[in-house]
Amino acid sequence: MKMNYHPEVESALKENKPIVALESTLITHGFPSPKNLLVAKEIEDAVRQEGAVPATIAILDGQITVGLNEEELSRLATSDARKCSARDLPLVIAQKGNGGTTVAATMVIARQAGIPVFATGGIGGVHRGSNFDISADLMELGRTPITVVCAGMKAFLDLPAGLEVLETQAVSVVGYQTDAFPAFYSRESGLPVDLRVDTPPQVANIIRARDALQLSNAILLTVPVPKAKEWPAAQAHPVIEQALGEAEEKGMPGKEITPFILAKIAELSGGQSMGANIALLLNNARVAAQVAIALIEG
Ligand code: PSU
Ligand code: MN
Repeated sequence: MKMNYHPEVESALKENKPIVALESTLITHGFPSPKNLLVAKEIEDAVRQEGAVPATIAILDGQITVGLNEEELSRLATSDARKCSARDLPLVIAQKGNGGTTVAATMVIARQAGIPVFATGGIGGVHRGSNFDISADLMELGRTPITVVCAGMKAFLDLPAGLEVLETQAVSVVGYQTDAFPAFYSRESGLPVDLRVDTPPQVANIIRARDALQLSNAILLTVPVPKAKEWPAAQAHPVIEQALGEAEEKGMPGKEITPFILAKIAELSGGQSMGANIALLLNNARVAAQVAIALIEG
């Protein structure tokens, strides 16, 4: 597939320099404007500060774009873009439209672009009480061999069910400096990870072993939100319950549920959820950059 590369990303690929892929649904559907643009730039800066090149991935006028310049980033942040999971990619490309790519879609593109490390906030999962609302992120993690750095699954999901699906999909779930699977806004979910690691070279060794085995699964590196910005589970719980209740009353269609609940929680929490969300995104970007560097340094 033809892709448009930012010149900085193109030369980093040629020169085998560390790159971190970044998703764009959080720009188009995760944060309101103008906050979304500011957050997107802060994430890119966090990657740069660690010494890696950020490659934000999106669809612009039907073109897969790997690494957005200033103008493209602000166009995406203000456009009426489609939320693109993997199944939406051919649709938005054929229509020459704009799309913010979810974890699933970003994984597909990052892999084709040859970028092995990808940072996001929280992956999609299994929605609570809903029979078949399982994010395509989980299926893509089972068939796309890259490394996704995240703060676990969003806390309003059914986390035990999500972990079961990841097990079925043969996804290696690794805790970065933690034994507990993180719950997005808060550091612990009460559920375990498969393995704890404490340094980027340890992560790089896992990636190399996966590649040597020619396994097709992703490695999910889960990083807890920094302590100072954690939104403790006890406080988050009632807010999440209320947001879920309102979503149910409205009878949201599938892909609109996650953006609706994220926005509702942000509104009800008086900024606390947003503070945690931004802090974990920046932290994940930094860890992803360190892993990308360790992978090259071998
Ligand atoms: N993390 C955030 N904000 C977001 C998302 C993740 O902090 O908006 C997005 C990701 O792009 C993820 C998507 O892939 O939500 C999951 O949507 P769904 O549950 O509809 O699969
Ligand atoms: Mn869904």
